[in-house]
Amino acid sequence: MAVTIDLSFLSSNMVAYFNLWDSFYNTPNFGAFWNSTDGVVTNPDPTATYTQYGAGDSASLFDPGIVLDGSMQYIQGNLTGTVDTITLGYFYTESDANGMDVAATMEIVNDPNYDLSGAGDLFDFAVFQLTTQGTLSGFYTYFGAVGANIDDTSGNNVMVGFAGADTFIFSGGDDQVTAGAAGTFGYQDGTDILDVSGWGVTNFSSLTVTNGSGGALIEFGSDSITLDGVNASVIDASDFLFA
Ligand SMILES: [Ca+2]
Ligand SMILES: [Ca+2]
Repeated sequence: MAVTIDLSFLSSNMVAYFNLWDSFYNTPNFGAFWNSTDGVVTNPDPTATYTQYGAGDSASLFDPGIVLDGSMQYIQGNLTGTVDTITLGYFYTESDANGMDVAATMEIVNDPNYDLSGAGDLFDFAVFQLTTQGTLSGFYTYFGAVGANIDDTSGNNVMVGFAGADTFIFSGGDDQVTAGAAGTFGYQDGTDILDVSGWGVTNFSSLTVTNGSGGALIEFGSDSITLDGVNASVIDASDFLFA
């Protein structure tokens, strides 16, 4: 299993998006938990189960915020239970009646197989890094451990992977795979996969693979992928998922 990261128009350039998100996220921001019985709780009861965790700044329309949905407990820095989705966005709000909400710009379906029960696991570290340092870098480490499916938009995208096995999913446009901030990676030949089934391409011989300005350039009709820093000579059928 892996996490699945769905890009939107506002997160279509992942390098710029993550950098902006980190730059504008206010710290320290320890967030709050929520369930329908207790409302918004900033000092969570270790025996209670919460269906949301959220953090952000309600005071500013464009401030970044994060909402986790699932069935969570929080005991001395250890978040346990399950997290189904991780939503990043702006215009964060929280209320006793309705819980947390954010205008989503990146929706992440969590890996259901990652065990959150351990104290100080990678997910705990990701939340700690976020709340104390205001950076998503701990999430990059977590995504690297579980692997990520990165689902593009139909327009042009700048996509990043992580340390583990990633699948980049292409639906159209001129897309680029590159490394951004520390903990993000470009295309790792032999580890990552390019899913071009959305292009309707069925075999390797239908693709044109050359060396472009930044790295390997893969073209099919009006769509393309540039793999920064990758030589075209290492790209073969084993790099792809076809329709
Ligand atoms: Ca990778
Ligand atoms: Ca695209």
